[in-house]
Amino acid sequence: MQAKIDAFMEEVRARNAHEPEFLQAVQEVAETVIPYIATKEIYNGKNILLRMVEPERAIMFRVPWVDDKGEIHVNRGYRIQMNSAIGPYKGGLRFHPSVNLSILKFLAFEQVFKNSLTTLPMGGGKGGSDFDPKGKSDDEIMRFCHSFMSELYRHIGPNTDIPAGDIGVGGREIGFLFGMYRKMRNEFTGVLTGKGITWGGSLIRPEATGYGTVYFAENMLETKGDSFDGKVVVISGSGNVAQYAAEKSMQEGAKVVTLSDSSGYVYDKDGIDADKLAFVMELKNERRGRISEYVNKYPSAEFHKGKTPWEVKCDIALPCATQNELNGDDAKTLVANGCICVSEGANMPSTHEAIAVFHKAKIFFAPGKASNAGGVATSGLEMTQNSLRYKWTREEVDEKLRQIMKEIHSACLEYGTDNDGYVDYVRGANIAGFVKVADAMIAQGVI
Ligand code: NDP
Ligand code: 2IT
Repeated sequence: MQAKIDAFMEEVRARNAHEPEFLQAVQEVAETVIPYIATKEIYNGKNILLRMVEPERAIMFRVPWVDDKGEIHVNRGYRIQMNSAIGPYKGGLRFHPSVNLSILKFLAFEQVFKNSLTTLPMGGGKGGSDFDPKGKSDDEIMRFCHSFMSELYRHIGPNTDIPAGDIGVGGREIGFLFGMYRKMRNEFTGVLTGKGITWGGSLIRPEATGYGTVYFAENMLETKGDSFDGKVVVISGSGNVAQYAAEKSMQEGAKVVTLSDSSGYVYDKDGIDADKLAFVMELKNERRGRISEYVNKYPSAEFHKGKTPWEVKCDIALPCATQNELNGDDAKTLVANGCICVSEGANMPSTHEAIAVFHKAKIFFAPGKASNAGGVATSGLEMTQNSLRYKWTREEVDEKLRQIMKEIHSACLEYGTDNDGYVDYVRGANIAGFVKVADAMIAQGVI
């Protein structure tokens, strides 16, 4: 079996040699899905996985824009349309200086499995730009978003490809992007998700990724009769996903003791309560400041410059910042300190080595494509409401989100339960996500 996996990876590596993040994401899927494919006659000779690692289409374009001083800048825009076998391409846009083809292909590849797991009819895609929103004025952000959409609009549509937010793209950016799309097409459709509430957005969409990450962790803990009540939670990031993962953890009775950004982490031994979180939201979302400012406001907290929060003793860890932010040594520290549950809010935050440590220690570990799927699932619910020209209440959307996270958890149990009862949620999520897409691809022939 290992020889088969190695041969497959050799072929993928030869074609994508300079894309380490993409190869990392493919390797994880290959290791779990190829052994499964070998047991199923229907997949025999179909080369399904090899077809799935090649994007249906990859678009790259120039994004010129003018800053407040009148200087002209050029960034690179992308949209990876990975797989549309079970629905239109769906996935976020990331604006971050690190964005390149490898990062967007890994995200688009993971999105295919994630969207399949949501139970909703959505294919997978991802896009973005190497534009750095940090330190830019609202006007500069607007001009950049307008320029970006003045090219992207011809490649997307409510039945073709529906982008949303990701790192560096939130409600403000979605507004500017939507405005330009509406103008270029002269139509008002649900072409983007994460829209404002008064113009087609869904209640709970901003909260959904963070809430869903906590709901998934609760589903895992419930299998052993456990819950968030009284637990100490360590969270990385302080953006959209981290903020709402923190809010829900608190609501469920846990004590959240860390948040972070790319400069370091804050440790608040007394716990981050609702008032402190409101301060963080205002700091990050309105003033666009740094998390280190937390300790100026709350001097009993500590700021650890240049560090990640995994050295802090906790019961539950929720990585909610970025890829490969939690390595093998971090995982060992978490386990040694008694951590029993890791639920990924970010995409691929744990390295291969870290996942191996969690599995060896037999603690609960949920990969992002399962545990952070609540965001895109609620985007799917936004698309449904747009199509119906209707609006559900907060309670209705939250209930649907909870139900979807439960179904994803059950799908992981179905394909991921080992003989000794331990659940390998990586294998479970990969196979459950794969089956639906693979079966659709077989039904539709060699396309
Ligand atoms: P935001 O832009 O709102 O926040 C990102 C946070 O992560 C910030 O605190 C940022 O710090 C930190 N961060 C970003 N890059 C790095 C880095 N290289 N090293 C350390 N910290 C970093 O993004 P989101 O909260 O939306 O996204 C966070 C993660 O969740 C991403 O992996 C994203 O793909 C994933 N995700 C998001 C979904 C959504 O609905 N938004 C859905 C599913 C997954 P700083 O300000 O210093 O850059
Ligand atoms: O990684 C993700 O799932 C997202 N950034 C959300 C995608 C979406 O279409 O809502």
